[in-house]
Amino acid sequence: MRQRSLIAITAALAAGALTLTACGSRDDDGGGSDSGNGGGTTVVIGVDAPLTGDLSALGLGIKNSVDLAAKIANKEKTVDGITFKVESLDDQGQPSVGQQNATKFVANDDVLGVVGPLNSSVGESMQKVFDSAKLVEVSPANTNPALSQGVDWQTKKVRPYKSYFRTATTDAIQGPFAAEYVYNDSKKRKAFIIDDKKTYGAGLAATFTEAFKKLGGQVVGTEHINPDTKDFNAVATKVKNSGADVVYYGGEYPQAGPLSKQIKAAGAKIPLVGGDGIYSADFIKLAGAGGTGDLATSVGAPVEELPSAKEFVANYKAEGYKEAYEAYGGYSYDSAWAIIEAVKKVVDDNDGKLPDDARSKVVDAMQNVSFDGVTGKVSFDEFGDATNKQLTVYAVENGDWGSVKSGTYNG
Ligand code: ABU
Repeated sequence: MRQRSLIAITAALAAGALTLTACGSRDDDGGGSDSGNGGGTTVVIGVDAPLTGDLSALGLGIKNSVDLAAKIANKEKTVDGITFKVESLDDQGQPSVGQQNATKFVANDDVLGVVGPLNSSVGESMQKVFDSAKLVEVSPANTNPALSQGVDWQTKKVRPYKSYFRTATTDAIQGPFAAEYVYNDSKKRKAFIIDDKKTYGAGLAATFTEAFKKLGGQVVGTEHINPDTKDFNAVATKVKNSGADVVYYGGEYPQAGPLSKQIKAAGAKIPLVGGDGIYSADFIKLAGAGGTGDLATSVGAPVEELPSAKEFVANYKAEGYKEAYEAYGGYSYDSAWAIIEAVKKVVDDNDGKLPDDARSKVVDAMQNVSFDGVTGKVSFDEFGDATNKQLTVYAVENGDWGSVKSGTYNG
């Protein structure tokens, strides 16, 4: 493990938003809002995530976790002669803003990799910009399969962008994994399916539905909600009248919480089940007391229970970040570390210096990155997808998420 206690790192190295640095940045400051000084050449790791707005709980956990990885790499001088800086941009969960951010990262020659985004819909808007510039991106959270396997992934997988990687597994696995739990463990037979019409939500609801039906489950209703509203009373009444014994929701917690609350208020005392997009402490706050028994699947094993994550958890705490690392903290740390490992390979192969075509070499190096990370073994398959395909079911119990079952879906 490359993580070490950070207690000795001074307050002057505290995290923060970074400004764009000068091209090349040889022998420059090594300070600012970055992460200690690992050497004379500065390499920027970009972060794109929702840092404001109702998805910011997840976005800030991503940003802080990348910051932590850069601090550790600089402290340990993981790449001799290189200091990593983190520059974070807020995409507000909006594809158009994400695309603008991608253009900004591309324009800064010091950026050799970007961690993010959170949302699959935002990822779609950024991929081409990054790929045209041969700039690697590693998402800790995108789970829509099409991003790495192409829009026809169910019939013929074709990787659309060589520069796109992710440490989170995909909804091709998450939907069926949830369906198996709901059908086999929770013994639910009649599902009402709701989604938010977004890339992630609609895609996940579809993979759940297909698997649930294959298992013998019945879909007794489907609805699409508008993610810009919080009034779901009409849908809640339809759920109540459908006779469903479970609701599956494809979408994120800002809508899922109120939806759960309104479904229970309408008289349907049945669990709402969702994916990693609802696995946040904020879901529990929004759902209220009636949310007890609601379920979420999320990527990976519970970080708190992983021996490989012990140092990450301790270091994150020691660093004093105001916000929790949330669902993607471990994956964000590992995404940043994958970029650090790829940069190390490129530098080592070039007599200890960054080559002129460092970006394209980092893309090539990323394909073969392999290390023991916070979340387990980190490496990528031929599509740029994580080889770690583990998932966990969580249930709301006593006002918190508790892990219920970990595993994967093998078809
Ligand atoms: N994976 C859940 C939230 C992010 C996304 O894929 O849109």
